[in-house]
Amino acid sequence: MQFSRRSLIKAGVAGGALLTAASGKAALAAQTSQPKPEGQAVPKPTFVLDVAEGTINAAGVSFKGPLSGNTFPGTPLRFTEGDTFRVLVNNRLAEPTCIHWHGLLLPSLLDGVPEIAQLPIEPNTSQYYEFPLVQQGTYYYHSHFGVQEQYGLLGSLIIDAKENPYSYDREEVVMLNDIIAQDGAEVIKELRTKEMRADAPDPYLAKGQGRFDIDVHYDGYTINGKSNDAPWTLKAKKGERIRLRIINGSGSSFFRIKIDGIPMTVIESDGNRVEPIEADDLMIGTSERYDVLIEIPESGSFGFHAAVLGDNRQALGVIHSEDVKPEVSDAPVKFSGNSVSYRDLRAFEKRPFIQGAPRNHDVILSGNMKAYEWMMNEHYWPEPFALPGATKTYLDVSEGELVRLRMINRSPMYHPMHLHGHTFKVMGLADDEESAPIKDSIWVAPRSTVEIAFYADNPGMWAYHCHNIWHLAVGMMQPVRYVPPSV
Ligand SMILES: [Cu+2]
Repeated sequence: MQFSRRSLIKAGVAGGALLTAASGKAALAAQTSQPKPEGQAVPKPTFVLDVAEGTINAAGVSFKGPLSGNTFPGTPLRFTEGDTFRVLVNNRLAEPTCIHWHGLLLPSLLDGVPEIAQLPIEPNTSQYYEFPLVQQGTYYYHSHFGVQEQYGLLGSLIIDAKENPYSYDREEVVMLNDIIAQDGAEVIKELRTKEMRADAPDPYLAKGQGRFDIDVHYDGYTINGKSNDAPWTLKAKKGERIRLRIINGSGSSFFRIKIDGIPMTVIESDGNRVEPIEADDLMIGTSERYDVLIEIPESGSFGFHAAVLGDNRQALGVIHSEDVKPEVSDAPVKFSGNSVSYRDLRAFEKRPFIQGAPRNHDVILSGNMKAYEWMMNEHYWPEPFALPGATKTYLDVSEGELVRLRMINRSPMYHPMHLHGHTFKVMGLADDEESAPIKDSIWVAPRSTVEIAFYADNPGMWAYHCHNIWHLAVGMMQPVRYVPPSV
């Protein structure tokens, strides 16, 4: 078994040479102007995402946001492993957008990050995305342009497995979001003039985790677009086994999730199977996904609590049997029992590393809460803004290398770090490297270090950044760039 899926990606991509070239503009132009051979049907998109301004009404506020399909969360995307991803994005906004397919292994130029992986989609223009799907699991899409994602431009992206090793009766997507009506530019201005900081230990953190500093005070939180005034409900049958695909689509909130009276079996993290873990609650950082199995034990109404770290509020939902009215208490959640931590995660399939030339990078995560500046290796993205003396604009790697990134968090905040275009092993959790869990997003706690390793098999330029949207907006990104191997 291979650690990566290099062969699959390469085999399926038409015009691979084009897509590995770093000349974005020219390559994109060439790609879109290719005439189709006569008699060959032009493939139709499986989904069309119409992006236009719409209204979000939730958490007691109402505001305009860039929505896909005029819903929040946006048009859900669903495929089967092995399908070709064919999506047309129509930008009907008055500003550019750019849509990123979070967690997918795809050609770099279709990754949807402006200035790194593609050109922004200008107002009243369209972009067609087509690539082979080599994964299964729970993903999502979101805008990578400015802070559009925080204001509603995101949706679920599910890839059903060809062969499913789990048995369940049905499944549901559970998308968590945070809501803020205040304009994004205003929020950043305030962040730069006020120091926001939790001053007490966080009751929703596990023992020994200290406190959780937050950036902004949100108006509220939603589950599948529903806030606590009219919570998300799921009607079920007694004895029914349900797979929940939990997606943290927040701008910057971390949640600790618990269902009253129903334990969860964690089966996947970020679309990658893990050895099943029995749990009473789990913590999910921004942009992470967890798939869990639950069973409705008896007639009743079972509260779904997504407690917000650092805020002491929660997003509420209800799972109830058909014969019982949905009811949920908003009293503070008490956590006891088994809480899933990264230390519990083990890959479902043991996979050795592909041996490659070693390449190691230290990645310093730092910032200044007061000035509200966030950096990776003392760089602010975009590239020209670096601290004097900083030398690494990019993290250079070459195809065929086994890359280790050691993220050293020197700041007092949690950073949910995400690498595009690859999956990585999280090191130091399992006794053997073969069992190291595979993810694409991982949080790094204050003043701690997390090491990830990946096989460099997808040439291009890749965003690598903090997924806290406010940290990203002020520069917390350092792209991974493929360079030719030195001779
Ligand atoms: Cu951050």
